[in-house]
Amino acid sequence: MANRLPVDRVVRADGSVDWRRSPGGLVSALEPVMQSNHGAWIGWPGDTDSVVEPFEDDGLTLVPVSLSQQEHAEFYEGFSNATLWPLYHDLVAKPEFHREWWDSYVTVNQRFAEAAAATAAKDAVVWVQDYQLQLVPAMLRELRPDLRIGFFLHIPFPPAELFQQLPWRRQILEGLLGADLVGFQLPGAAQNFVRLVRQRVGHKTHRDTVYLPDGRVVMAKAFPISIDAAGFEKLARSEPVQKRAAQIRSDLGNPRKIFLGIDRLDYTKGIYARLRAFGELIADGKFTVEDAVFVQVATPSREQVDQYRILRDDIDRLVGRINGDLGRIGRPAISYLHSSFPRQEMAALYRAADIMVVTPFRDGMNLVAKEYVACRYDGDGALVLSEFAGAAEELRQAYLVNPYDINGMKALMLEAYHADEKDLTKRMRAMRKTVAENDVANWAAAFLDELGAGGPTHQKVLRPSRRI
Ligand code: GDG
Repeated sequence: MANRLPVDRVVRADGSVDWRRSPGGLVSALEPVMQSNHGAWIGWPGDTDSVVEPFEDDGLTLVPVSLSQQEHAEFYEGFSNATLWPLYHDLVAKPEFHREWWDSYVTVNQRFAEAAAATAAKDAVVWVQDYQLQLVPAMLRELRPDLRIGFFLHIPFPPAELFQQLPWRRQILEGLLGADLVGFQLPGAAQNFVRLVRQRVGHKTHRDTVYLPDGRVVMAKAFPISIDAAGFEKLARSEPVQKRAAQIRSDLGNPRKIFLGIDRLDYTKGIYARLRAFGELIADGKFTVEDAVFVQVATPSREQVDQYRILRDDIDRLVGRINGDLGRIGRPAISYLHSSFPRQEMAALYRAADIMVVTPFRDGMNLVAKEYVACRYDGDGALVLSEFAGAAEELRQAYLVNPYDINGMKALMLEAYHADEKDLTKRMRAMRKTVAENDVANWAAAFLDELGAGGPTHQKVLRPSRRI
């Protein structure tokens, strides 16, 4: 179960409706296991007008959950993206608390739970994804106590000091506790959760285990997500991608170094700060617009949410100012693209870039950093990575930066610019090993093993030996 179905609805010229698979790491990781288990994917089909019946698509049963326009505004744009998103990302923006948004979150979560209850076979495994559906585990358990329920949070789980602000904090914790296994990106997030459960709900806990009064046991653990590393490398090695990468470099005027940022246009991603740092490096005379260019792809995202519109305007203005002040004819300092591209073009950009700059203020994991590493099969290229991205716990050989420290970021971007090849290769090889050994298929298998392997022990009444 996920907020979105892995398909987009396309209306053909003759008015008939078709579904196009939207590719993503999650779908490709889960597809084999779902196909071999007659799996169903439950999610919102992406438009608010239609009620669609379950249908088959390429061996998967897709079960649409419909949302009205008002629910889309209140449950999705409101509570999910203007309350939970900023609250869970260290208050990078101010979360808004509205009671009608919460009511809508409850209603929609209940609808998802009912859809799952009606779809799942007896004793089936249900895996609920992400922050939009945190109430589903408990709602579903109420309807179908026979199921094994897993939950995975793709974004950070905040420390108690921040989570505490949420007027509905207890309901969210109890919602998650409906699962047998609650997965997070990092161990620190799992610890935040367990601590909150102890403090706010009053259950006994020991390390990664919560003991409920009825004898049920809930595990909270880290499962750092990853990418289809081999798939990305294969794409990067393909001839069309190599040709396209060369074309991109030449279209940019063959500068010595190409810096690259690829993000959803989101205030957590630190796009503004990194572009400012780059502009200052040119203004300081560290390099010229002939030496280096910054390509920033900002994929349109959540455009109806106020904070996202404000951010877009801020970045438009900053790019305009930097290019106006520092660019020359045919040589902008920043090549800014507010659009989304096919996967092949993304791979070509990763291949063309010398320095990948990933500087979120807070990020659950950040797959872009791992995708860049997977595409650098020659062992070259530099990764500048925020300490506050989950990926920084694994990619220790990146140039790690604090995105709040503009001077620090400038210094490391410059170091990456001047780095010698040997040093870059040493770093990249180590990172490539990490990404290759922990791909998204391992991630899914590790979670499902943990969820399934528990078997009867999860039903046993276990008592903690020590309260922590
Ligand atoms: C959330 C968490 C966590 C981007 N633009 C285009 C495009 N993308 C693809 C990237 C990458 C994905 O979207 C973005 O993933 P990230 O991990 O970077 O960030 P979020 O969207 O915020 O994802 C994050 C993730 O969930 C998984 O758990 O890592 O921390 O916030 O795969 O390549 N893909 C295409 N065209 C684009 O223009 N084809």
